[in-house]
Amino acid sequence: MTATQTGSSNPHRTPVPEFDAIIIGAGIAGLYQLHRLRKLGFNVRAFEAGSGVGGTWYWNRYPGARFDSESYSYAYSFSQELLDEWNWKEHFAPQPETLEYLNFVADRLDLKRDIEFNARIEAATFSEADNRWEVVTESGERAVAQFLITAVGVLSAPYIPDIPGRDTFTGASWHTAHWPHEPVDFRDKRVGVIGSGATAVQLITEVAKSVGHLTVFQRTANYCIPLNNREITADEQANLHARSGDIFEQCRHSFGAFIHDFDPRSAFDVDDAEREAIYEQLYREPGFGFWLGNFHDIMTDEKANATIAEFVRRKIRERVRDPELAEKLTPRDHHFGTKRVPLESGYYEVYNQPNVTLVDLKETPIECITETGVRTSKQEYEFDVLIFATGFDAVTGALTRMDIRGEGGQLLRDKWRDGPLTYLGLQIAGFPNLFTVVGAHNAANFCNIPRCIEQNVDWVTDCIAHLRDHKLRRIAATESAEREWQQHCEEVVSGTLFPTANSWFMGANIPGKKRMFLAYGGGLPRYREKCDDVAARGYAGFALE
Ligand code: NA7
Repeated sequence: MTATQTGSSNPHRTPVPEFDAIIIGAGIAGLYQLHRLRKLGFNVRAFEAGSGVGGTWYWNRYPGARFDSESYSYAYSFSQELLDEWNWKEHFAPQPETLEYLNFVADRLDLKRDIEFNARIEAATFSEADNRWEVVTESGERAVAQFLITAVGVLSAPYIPDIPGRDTFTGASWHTAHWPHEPVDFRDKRVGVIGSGATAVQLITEVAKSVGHLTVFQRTANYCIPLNNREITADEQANLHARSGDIFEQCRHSFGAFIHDFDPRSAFDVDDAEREAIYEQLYREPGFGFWLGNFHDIMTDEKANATIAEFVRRKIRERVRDPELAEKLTPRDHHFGTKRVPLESGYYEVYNQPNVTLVDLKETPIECITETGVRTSKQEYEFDVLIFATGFDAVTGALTRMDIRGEGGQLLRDKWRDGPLTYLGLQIAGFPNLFTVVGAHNAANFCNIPRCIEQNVDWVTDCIAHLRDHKLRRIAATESAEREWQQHCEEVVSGTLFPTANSWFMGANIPGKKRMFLAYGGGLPRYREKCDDVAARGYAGFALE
């Protein structure tokens, strides 16, 4: 590969810097991709929209933001040195600690010198003449490279619904992913939160501790379960360090790369009393065990699912004092686990506070946002602060919001009008030399994400190294491989209950977005096997030139 050089693809323009590879994003994926390629001697530049590293953990600074994965299962696993040096303070680390960790990694590996910050990529165009990509930032800066790797995250394109009057509110207002960098004081403030997903559940619980009055606008009640977080003791710390290899090995073989994995038994292999005891125990344990460590058929069989759904409903009734309010907070329109299960730390008890109001939008929908607040079909609510916890154009949004043009000038967002098409979730036919780490129909979208990121990045890095070693300039997914992958992804998810819910997994949270399961529903071990098999067969399904 070429060393750093400055060239120009057009003699009338200022010289455009050339790289072997350009990475978009300096979150968990972008940082690791930069490290891996640089280690192999490639000349790489990463472009990052934020002013610092961290991606999701840079942007989502709202109070209460924290891991739902066990901290020690979330860290990078590739470097024993990094593992030895870092001590997580809590079993589920809060956002500031995670951001600190990612800065620690970036500094230890000296990554920041190859990252351009405050540089949002607006467009990327493939040149068929020389098999290179040219990217352009919002401020008009350009760069070219043989390989373009998007590491733009799953939940990085914030979505604010198009509610009439949306921009007229004169108080303070943000989407949770655009939280201010300075602390926000909620004392004596009237605060409105729209949304009741995983983000809102964390945020509401924290804001309720100090707020003047909090009003929550809920469209869909969720099945929230306890996170059961606590500090890591000194003894646990030593033990976690000693066991880190085992922890990562456990994640490697579990469906979602968590330390939890489905119980091979059916919910009906045990009698009612034993099932109840198992649910009780899982409800008291930390993390996603209640969802992802439960009977395997809760995600495939409606009757099995009903047993767990009813258990959670009962817990809600036990925790919320006012029965009418409890009923509003009780999900009845989707199966347990088919929408992302929010993990909570006292969420339901918030509604026992006199200064918290729940507005059920199924009964009284929002009509508009006004200068002073929110008007529903029943009444107007006035706020000092209005927060949109309304989610993201997940998985595809960050890519389709850019002008990515492949062969023949085809725009990616046009190609994906009827839903994303990819090969392994890592490449797209018609877009040679473009790798989409954590792309659509990739196991990474339903995963303890750093575990899948490491798999994705390792695969992409090996592939690029293979191309270099064989003096190949171009790799392109074939359309037939893409079609087969699409069919496989559909088959895998069709045996589950996921397609029945209006979730972001299904693209169903964005009006007009094609309804389709956006992740790979076969789990990480199966996904890894598929990717490894493709590589072992000389990158079968790809055209190499
Ligand atoms: P989610 O899970 O997509 O939640 C968004 C919330 O916003 C959800 O309660 C939505 O209700 C609500 N929403 C969206 N549009 C509207 C409108 N128009 N009116 C009222 N309410 C609305 O996003 P999160 O940020 O909470 O979580 C995303 C992921 O981040 C999460 O899965 C974790 O992986 C971390 P709905 O349920 O659609 O009725």
